[in-house]
Amino acid sequence: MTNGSFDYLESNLIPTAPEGFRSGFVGIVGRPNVGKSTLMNQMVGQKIAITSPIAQTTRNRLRGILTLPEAQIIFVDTPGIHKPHHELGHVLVKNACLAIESVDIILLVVDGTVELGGGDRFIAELLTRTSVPVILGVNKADQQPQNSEAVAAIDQSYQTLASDRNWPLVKFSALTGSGLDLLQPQLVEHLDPGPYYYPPDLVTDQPERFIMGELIREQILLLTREEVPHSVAIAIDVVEEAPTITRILATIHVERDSQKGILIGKGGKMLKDIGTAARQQIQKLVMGKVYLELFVKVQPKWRQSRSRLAELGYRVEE
Ligand SMILES: Nc1nc2c(ncn2[C@@H]2O[C@H](COP(=O)(O)OP(=O)(O)OP(=O)(O)O)[C@@H](O)[C@H]2O)c(=O)[nH]1
Ligand SMILES: [Mg+2]
Repeated sequence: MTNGSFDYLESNLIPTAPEGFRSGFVGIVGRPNVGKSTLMNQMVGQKIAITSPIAQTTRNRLRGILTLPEAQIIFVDTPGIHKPHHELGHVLVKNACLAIESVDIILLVVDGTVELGGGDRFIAELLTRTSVPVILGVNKADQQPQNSEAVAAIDQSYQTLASDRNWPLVKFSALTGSGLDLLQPQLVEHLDPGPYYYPPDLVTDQPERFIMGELIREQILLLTREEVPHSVAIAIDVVEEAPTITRILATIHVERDSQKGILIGKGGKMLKDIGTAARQQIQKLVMGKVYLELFVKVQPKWRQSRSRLAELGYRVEE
């Protein structure tokens, strides 16, 4: 069931690119919560990365593939770049920075509802040290303030950032999709001629199991508060596909007994709510009925321990 191995690359599902076909990798980078994952999902037309109003939602580099008649654009969604407070944070930021070095175009996403800030400047500074072309994407255009003076000040702050560095600027809303029709040709234009890297109908390189775990984590981000969302890691223990139903057993790892208590909730209500909502999302993913059973396990300080992080799927990706 998993497509995690790269066996399909050796199969003959990948057509030969026609004359003039362009392809390459676009790294989506920026501060936490600016809408990078929302943008990737919108560009590929499918939810492959989870999103939430809580900063530091994305933990892994994920690829989203958009195949057009004239080009194949592979988006690389990255964790938001921030000041790390624990080993997990260090791994996330390290991976985002590695992505910067390994792509053909960088799309620096900023939040158009507020003016340019220190966090954006820090990333812009990192980017001026690379030779990879950068496009500045001003997101959340749909949510800019009503006051036109405020909008002018915000827009000006990003225009200055872009023009000082000769970066093209595109303004859009990843949520509604408006303005993205201008972004796509900009990206294609910056790509070099190249092959199909993936079969044209593939939208992500992630195994289905990984996305299942993420869909469970997304519900925890949406339904619980404070330190709980950041303290969980999901392990998918069993996936059994029967003709009429997919049976999934998963364990939610937390750091403390108190977090376990919150996740289970009064009479098990919270865990039930998380399970119900996650099951509905996973049903869309597998396009069929799902039975989902969740367990909660305390793994003290997993976010501080390199070996625990690796076991739970978080390691520096060379
Ligand atoms: N109004 C509005 N909200 C948006 C837009 N794009 C994203 N959001 C919201 O902003 C929040 C963060 O979106 P994400 O896509 O998870 O942000 P991210 O940059 O991937 O965040 P991290 O993974 O934490 O770095 C979510 O609540 C999104 O719904 C947009 O264009 N307009
Ligand atoms: Mg994200």
